[in-house]
Amino acid sequence: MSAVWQVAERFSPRAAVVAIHEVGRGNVHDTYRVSLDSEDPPFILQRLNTRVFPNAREVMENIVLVTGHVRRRLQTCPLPQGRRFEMPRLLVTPDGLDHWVGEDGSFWRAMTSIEGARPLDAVEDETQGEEVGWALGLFHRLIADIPVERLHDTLPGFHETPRYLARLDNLLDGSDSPRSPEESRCLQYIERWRGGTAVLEDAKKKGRLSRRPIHGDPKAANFLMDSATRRAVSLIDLDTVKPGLVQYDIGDCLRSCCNRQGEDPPLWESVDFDTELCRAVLKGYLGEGRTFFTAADYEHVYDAMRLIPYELGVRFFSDHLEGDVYFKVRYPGHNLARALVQFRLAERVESRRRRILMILRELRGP
Ligand code: GN1
Ligand code: MG
Repeated sequence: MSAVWQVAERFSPRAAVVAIHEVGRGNVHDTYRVSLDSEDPPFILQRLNTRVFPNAREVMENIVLVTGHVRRRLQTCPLPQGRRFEMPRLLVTPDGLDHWVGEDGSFWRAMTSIEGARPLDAVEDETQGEEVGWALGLFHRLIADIPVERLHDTLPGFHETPRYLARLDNLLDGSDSPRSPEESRCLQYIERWRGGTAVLEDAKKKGRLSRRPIHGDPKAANFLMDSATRRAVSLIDLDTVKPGLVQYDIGDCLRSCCNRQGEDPPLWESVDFDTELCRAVLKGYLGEGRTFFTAADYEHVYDAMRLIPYELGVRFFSDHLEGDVYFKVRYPGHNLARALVQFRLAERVESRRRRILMILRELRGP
């Protein structure tokens, strides 16, 4: 019996495990779908990457806090008829723990899957884009009243672009190893925008933008869509929920949803940013976000849209230089290829700046 199987059984003391399939294309954890010989639907089992999240217990505490909070908020203030929004529930072992630490130190947790729903591979049309935006806006609205001090900062510096640059500079410092044409291209991109990378952090320091509870990783694949109604019904992957700027989330969601070719296209040069999908996502988001958005919040949305793909490019490129120690890779050079895609996307966002600002003005209204 495999180690994964043994762990799965700990989270299912009543029903026997009949099948386990690795699922998802997460770049950090290992994820499995576990089927049982009972009426119960399959559940999700994950081995956390403790190199990325050394404080895995704090990650779990954040998840307990946020999922419980969202459920309570939805109970006291239900969604309009025909709408559902659900958070996964953590499963417990017979000892009543929501995780299991193996003898080798591996950290496991399990949770329910959301019935009748599937992760979004890619945003196909504007209706889906609006749904995704709605779900992110709703999530932000529902967790907005959690005091940030109650959330652990499980990834200090996450989405603070200047920190990633400083780290990269450290890696490059004194290194005169020859660069491939792709690496040189990345370095050109990095230098091109170096000047404007502190824009969100500066606004935070000046008190123009304030820290709020955020999701941290709202890429398309983390939204679950109801298979029958095609409506968004959940936002999963809550490991990065922590204090941050909502702009990080909006920028991250848009960089993922508006790049129709995804993070691994055959040709990085052909990546583009779809402004009509962008309009749809922002429209959905602001339907909810309007209630808490300030003037400064609107003013920094575009900055985040250009910054977050650039930042992810810097993160992939740094990991490439470090020997692929953070993101899982499927082939040598994968992180370098991923970096070029994100830099190209940042370039496309920049080239569409006027259109994006016009969309923001229209959606903001008078
Ligand atoms: C990682 O593991 P996954 O795919 O949910 C990363 C995100 C990146 C994303 C890019 C904790 O998320 O920040 O945007 O890859 N998560 C972490 O696909 O670093
Ligand atoms: Mg994630």
